[in-house]
Amino acid sequence: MKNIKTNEQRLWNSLMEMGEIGGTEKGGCCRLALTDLDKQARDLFTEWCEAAGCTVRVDKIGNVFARRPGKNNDLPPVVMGSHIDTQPTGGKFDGVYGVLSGLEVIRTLNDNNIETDHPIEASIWTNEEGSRFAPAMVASGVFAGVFDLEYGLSRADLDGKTMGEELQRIGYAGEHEVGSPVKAFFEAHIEQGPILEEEETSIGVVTDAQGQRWYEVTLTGQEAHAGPTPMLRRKDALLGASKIVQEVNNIGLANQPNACSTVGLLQVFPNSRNVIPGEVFFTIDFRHPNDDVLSKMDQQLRDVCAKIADEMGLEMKFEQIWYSPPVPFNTSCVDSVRQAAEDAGYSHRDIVSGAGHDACYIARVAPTGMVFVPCENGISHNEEENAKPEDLHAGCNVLLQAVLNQACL
Ligand code: HGY
Ligand code: MN
Ligand code: MN
Ligand code: MN
Repeated sequence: MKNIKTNEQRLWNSLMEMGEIGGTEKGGCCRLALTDLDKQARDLFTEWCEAAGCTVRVDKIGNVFARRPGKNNDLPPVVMGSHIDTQPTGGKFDGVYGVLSGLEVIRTLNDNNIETDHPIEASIWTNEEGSRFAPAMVASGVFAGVFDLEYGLSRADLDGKTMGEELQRIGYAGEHEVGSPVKAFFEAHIEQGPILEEEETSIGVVTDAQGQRWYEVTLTGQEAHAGPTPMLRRKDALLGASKIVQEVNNIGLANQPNACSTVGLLQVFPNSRNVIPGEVFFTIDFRHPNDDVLSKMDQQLRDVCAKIADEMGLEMKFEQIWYSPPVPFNTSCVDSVRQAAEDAGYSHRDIVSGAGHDACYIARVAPTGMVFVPCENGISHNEEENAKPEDLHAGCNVLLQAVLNQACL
């Protein structure tokens, strides 16, 4: 079965058709978690999977599983998957590639009348991005027992709408319990960084994913008139936030190589030209592959935030809302991916994932591996995100063989 290949054109067509749901003028995709567009994409995936002979089930946090039966359906499934929710200025490949390459594997098994011992499943994990509802990967986290179901369903967006309410509204509040035995899990994903493309390497054999810490900070000063208020008598919350933003960047730079630090969301109140900002809410995203360094960065952040707030007489609410430690993936799954790339003659290299993925949480409850493929200029979370059909095809072929390696006794 090593010579079986998936269908490059069919995979590309499915990506392009799915990419039209929330498609943007610049060629990207804006399909936030649990919006009507997410529902449309889920419906399309379900339709495609049922047409491929799968039975589809939805769990209580909206995760979707399309099952292709095996010879022995009492055996736990080998599951492939990722997410279909995007960033506001997302692309057509982040997440979706992992979902639709799972479908393409199933379609290819059908084309070749291959019967696996274990059942096979293609899956969608709800709200992986953590853009509309924080934290990221929350539904795979509930599946892995990191968060309880109530916590997951209570996650609210900036308008106060909860995941539970939105799942009901779009008809994806499933009745299946969250969490079930999985023989192995594989996620195919674009690298979202520049390494594979720069090294002209087709396949990334993902050995680990770096750790993350997410924070929310509210600084409160005093609204006042921008004209008559003397400079030294101000309690300017935005000035305080800007000093912290600079320090967040300094902490990232001070912990090279590998550290990443980002302030991505910032809200100013009252956000008026001639009012000194009285309150600022912002988020901080820290990443590092080494947990001790991530803890050190955490302490540096806490110290510098307290110092700035104190010096400026600002009130500060500082909360770490999420911590996801670095993840080593399962060696037998990693070996399956590496061997599949080797057998297919694809150039490949081991790589650590800079991004978080649902695989990071599923790795806690099942042997898990990831397959990376290059993306253009290493750009992602950007409407210009792009990937080559031949690279996507190579990754899907590796996924097929890695899955067969685990699904056939
Ligand atoms: O933030 C991440 O790493 C992922 O895209 N959710
Ligand atoms: Mn992703
Ligand atoms: Mn992403
Ligand atoms: Mn992901």
